[in-house]
Amino acid sequence: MPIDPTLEYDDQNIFAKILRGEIPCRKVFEDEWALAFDDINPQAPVHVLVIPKGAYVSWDDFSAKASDAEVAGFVRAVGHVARELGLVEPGYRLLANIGIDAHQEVPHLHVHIFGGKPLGPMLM
Ligand code: IU
Repeated sequence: MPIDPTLEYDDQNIFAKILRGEIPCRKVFEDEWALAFDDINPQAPVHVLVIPKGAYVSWDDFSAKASDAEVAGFVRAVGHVARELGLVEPGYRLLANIGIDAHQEVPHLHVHIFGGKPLGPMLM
């Protein structure tokens, strides 16, 4: 079910549990600001999710409320992961779903990194 983006942060969401180490993940990268792990249902040869350490429901919540240090740390972490995965050449795609119309399913901000094959044009 997609989430209502106006909801308060739910610290029982699955990515909060992954951040606390209560549920395992296939970790790709972690620093002070972000955790990156393989998507459990990959849609491309490389499909990694990058999440901020802070409690933010969505990109909207994060971009409005996070500190400059959190925003910089998170954005740099996404770029670092893509570089470390060797995706810069020939390229990759970033995606963040926000709210009901975008079918965001997990109410903790996550940026998808897709790569490892020609991804084709964005259709929507
Ligand atoms: P969305 O942007 O909220 O629609 O994407 C949620 C993603 O989280 C989706 O690609 C799932 O496969 C992925 N995911 C996961 O990697 N591990 C989980 O335990 C759950 C969802 I639940």
